[in-house]
Amino acid sequence: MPKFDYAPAPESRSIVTIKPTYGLFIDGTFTRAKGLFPTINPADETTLAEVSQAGPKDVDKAVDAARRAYEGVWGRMSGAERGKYLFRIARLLQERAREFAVLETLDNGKPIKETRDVDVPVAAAHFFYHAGWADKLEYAGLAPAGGDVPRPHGVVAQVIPWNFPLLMLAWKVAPALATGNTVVLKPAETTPLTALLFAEVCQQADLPPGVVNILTGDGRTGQALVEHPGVDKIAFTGSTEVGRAIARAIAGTTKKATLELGGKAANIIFDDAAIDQAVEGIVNGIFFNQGQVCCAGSRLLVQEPIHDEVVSRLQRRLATLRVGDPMDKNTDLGAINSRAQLDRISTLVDAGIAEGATAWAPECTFPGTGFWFPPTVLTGVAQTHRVATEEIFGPVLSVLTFRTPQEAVAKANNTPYGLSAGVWTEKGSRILWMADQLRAGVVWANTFNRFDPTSPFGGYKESGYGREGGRHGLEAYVTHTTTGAAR
Ligand code: TAP
Repeated sequence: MPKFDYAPAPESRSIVTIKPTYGLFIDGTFTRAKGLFPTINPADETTLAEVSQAGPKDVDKAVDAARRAYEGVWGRMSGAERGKYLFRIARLLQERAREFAVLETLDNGKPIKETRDVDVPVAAAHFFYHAGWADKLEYAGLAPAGGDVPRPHGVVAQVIPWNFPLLMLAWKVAPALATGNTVVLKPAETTPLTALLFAEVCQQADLPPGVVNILTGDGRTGQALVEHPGVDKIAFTGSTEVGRAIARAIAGTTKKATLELGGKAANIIFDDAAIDQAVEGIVNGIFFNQGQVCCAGSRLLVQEPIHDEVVSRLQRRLATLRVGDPMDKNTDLGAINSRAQLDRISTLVDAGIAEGATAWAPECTFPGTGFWFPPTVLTGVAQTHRVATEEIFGPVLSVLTFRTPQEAVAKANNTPYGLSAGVWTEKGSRILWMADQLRAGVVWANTFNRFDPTSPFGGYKESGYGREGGRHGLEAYVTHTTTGAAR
């Protein structure tokens, strides 16, 4: 494949200041841990910063700080006052949006167009939305029998993945604070920098010390955190494998957990659909964020008579996608987040080809360094193929066909996951029937990958349990007894 030298846009470094080393954010201040690990730019493999590796003692300190804040100032604060902090954080995220967008793109590899237009504004929107709930919780219909106001759990451990680092943080921290909990959050090992910038925002907002604590580290830090006896509730987003390990670890304890896990969404196109619109939806569904999205439309189910036409229009559209420098605002597809993820994508695509699928990708030129994978379409995929059953978490679309709506439903539901699905048809009655039949937490109709803080998100089956967003998302952060800490 032809190669070119990658040079991030020069102004990017002046928009955000990246420190050479970062400490852990505990009790309102940054503290250096004993060990450090590098976080790199996946587009060129250069080290962006050295970040602290939190050990068990750091976990103790962070949980203790969160407990003190919960039993102290935060626990005594009214919802209206808590709401003001959330509003302040939301405004600061907006004010510092360019810094957050650049930092996220450098640390994650996703296009600046996406961090600028999706990750950062939607993260701010989550804080605005939950700020509004903080003083209205008694109207959320969540109070336990005999009580008037829903009560928080206490100290919440939150562990998040690398695909939407700031947005996942916002999905977790905003409802936890709105409902009166305090937080210890662990970002993913490969994308810690926007969480640490968020810690600065907490300081800037004068959030009382200990209300939000950020522990950087790897899976061991996450494990020590979720297993800590001082934690009352766990909110996890990540792989089904780690979700299972967490469920096992807390079995027999009183800890509550919400698990947002993997997906293998079907994007279903009927022969009466507006095909050009559907092709745009397919492209957005699987190539947004390089396909590293739990709800990505990674299985295209296309009705037999329009298969050839859809595939050929899709190929024409993919040839126009701009793949490369994530810092270029015209880029559509950036870098894959890590070498490990790139290897996983390559292994699964090779397995698909070995099992009989045909791979197609437009010609792409990639830099000599960094982690890259072209937008790829696999046709001739059978339901038993690994690429039809396993989550690839990359820019790879597996195409299958169906004849009847019943067959589409059977194929779409034939997965251990149940997170999302898309339906493309002009018939309103069919949309309603499909939405009823599909075993997916979110069903998009004639659109895909739409997110809004008011709308609950979450899965069935191995996609986890609990919902995030909307009134439903608050439910996970309040107890159903009247004995939770009163405020
Ligand atoms: P994981 O390997 O599961 O990692 C998620 C987080 O858990 C990371 O912070 C990770 O730390 C930490 N972790 C690892 N082992 C742990 C343990 N034993 N106990 C506690 N925490 C532990 O997933 P990933 O590779 O970051 O993300 C990709 C997966 O997440 C995909 O399967 C994707 O579908 C899923 N995902 C789901 C959703 C929703 S909303 N359902 C959203 C995004 C992603 P390290 O980073 O250091 O490993």
